[in-house]
Amino acid sequence: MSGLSAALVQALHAVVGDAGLIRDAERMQTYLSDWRNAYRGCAALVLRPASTEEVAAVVRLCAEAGVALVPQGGNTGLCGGSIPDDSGEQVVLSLTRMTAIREVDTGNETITVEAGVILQRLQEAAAEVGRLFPLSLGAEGSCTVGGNLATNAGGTAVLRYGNMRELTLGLEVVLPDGRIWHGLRGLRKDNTGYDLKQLFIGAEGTLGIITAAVLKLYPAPRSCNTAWVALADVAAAISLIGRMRQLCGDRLTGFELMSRQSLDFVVRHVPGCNDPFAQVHPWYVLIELSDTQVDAGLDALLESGLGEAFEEGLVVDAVIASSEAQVAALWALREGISEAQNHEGPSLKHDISVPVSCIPAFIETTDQALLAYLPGVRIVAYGHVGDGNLHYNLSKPPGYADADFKDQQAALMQIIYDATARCAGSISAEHGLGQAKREAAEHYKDPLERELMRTIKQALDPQGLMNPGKVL
Ligand code: FAD
Ligand code: 2HG
Ligand code: ZN
Repeated sequence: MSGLSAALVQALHAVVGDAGLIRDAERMQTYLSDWRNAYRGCAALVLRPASTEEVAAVVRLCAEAGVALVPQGGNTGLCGGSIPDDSGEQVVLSLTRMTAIREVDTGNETITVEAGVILQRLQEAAAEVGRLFPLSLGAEGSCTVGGNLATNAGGTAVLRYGNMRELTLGLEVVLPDGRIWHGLRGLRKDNTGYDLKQLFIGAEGTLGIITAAVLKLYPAPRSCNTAWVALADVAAAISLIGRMRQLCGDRLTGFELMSRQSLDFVVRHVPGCNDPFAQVHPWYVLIELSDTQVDAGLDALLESGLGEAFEEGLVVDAVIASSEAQVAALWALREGISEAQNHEGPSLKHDISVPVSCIPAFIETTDQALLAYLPGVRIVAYGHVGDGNLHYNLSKPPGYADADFKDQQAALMQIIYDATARCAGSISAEHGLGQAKREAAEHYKDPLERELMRTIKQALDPQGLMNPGKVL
């Protein structure tokens, strides 16, 4: 039962009504643990406001009562950012009832959507007017625009289109005191001072509640070619991406790296997924080219790029998809990795980034260090290699106890983060800090940058009620 005063609960209920307030312990459960069940918390209440005005009213009431809020979208985040602590005193503020597509402006090439819109619905709305909204990631069927913005989400098309920061023109935000910042501008140029929207993007709900956004639209591709390529080592992947960039320019829209271990897990656990090759290879890349022209000659480009690379021994084998079904089957191999790894017991996830040129040396030396520390640990390395962003994930050695693996996690994490720091990299390229990497950021992020972040937090949220215990 909630530890909030009866008067506050009554006032909150008056704002959001029966449909917007959950107190029943059973019904609250889905809001209290994440997709992997890696984080679990308690809450006094779950609130589900249906409009910006309702969000503003509940934030104001909670601010006056000194009650902390945990914003939540689709709850697909991988760092526990949307999960309350275990005090039972925090309130989860779910944006999932704010699902309006407020405006589509094809003249300005923008779409204005509310925070609870599911990413896939946004992609569909863009397609309905012959446009592309390019953010694409494995959780797109359940993650929300608010969560995408709050984590500055990336995904598989960042190489060509950038991440959420680059896709956003304006924001509407409810500030920690309940005031509404009406920043829903569709301007591509605005030099009137600080770019405030960028403060809230990637803030993981620690500075305010994002309620709506103006996002960029792009021309819809009318041709697309996809290849699955086997490689002898990671250095070949880096050479190949350089070559494909030179050859294809902006038509190179995806370039995803996967280790054999990643593919093994997918083939083992995801129904319908099969290895495209008869032989086993240590590394693979999934390449996608796209163009707004129907006859853009993408087949010829892909064939000539891969053909030359094959002649030079850079590429060991390759298959080019010849149907929509094959394209989907190849992407399923890539997108299935997260789910597949879940079947192998507790996983230690990373989303580090290093300069692209450092990736081969990073993987080689870090693999060695990890295997020396914990022989048999399974390294599930894959990711958005063109962005320098690796999911350098670990699964326990076969036969190892879950509890023993959890005991080793801090040491394993330190090996990876120290190696990342030696390459002048980042401990989080796309998933954010949440509660998972908050402490590590204290150690690995520049102290002056941390101090500036605290100054901003203090200025906007002096009571510390916006998602406490996350990021800072
Ligand atoms: P949630 O998980 O609900 O919340 C995430 C964070 O945002 C929390 O800190 C929360 O408090 C805050 N938040 C949510 N809504 C708001 C709001 N309206 N205002 C303020 N703060 C808010 N991420 C990538 O970047 N790239 C990927 O390729 C990728 N692939 C994934 C694949 C799978 C299978 C899964 C499970 C996750 C993946 N993710 C990826 C991580 C996750 O999907 C993204 O971070 C997503 O953007 C989170 O959206 P969400 O609505 O689920 O947010
Ligand atoms: C991806 O690129 C996501 O597939 C998820 O960022 C990564 O599950 C993960 O570790
Ligand atoms: Zn990713």
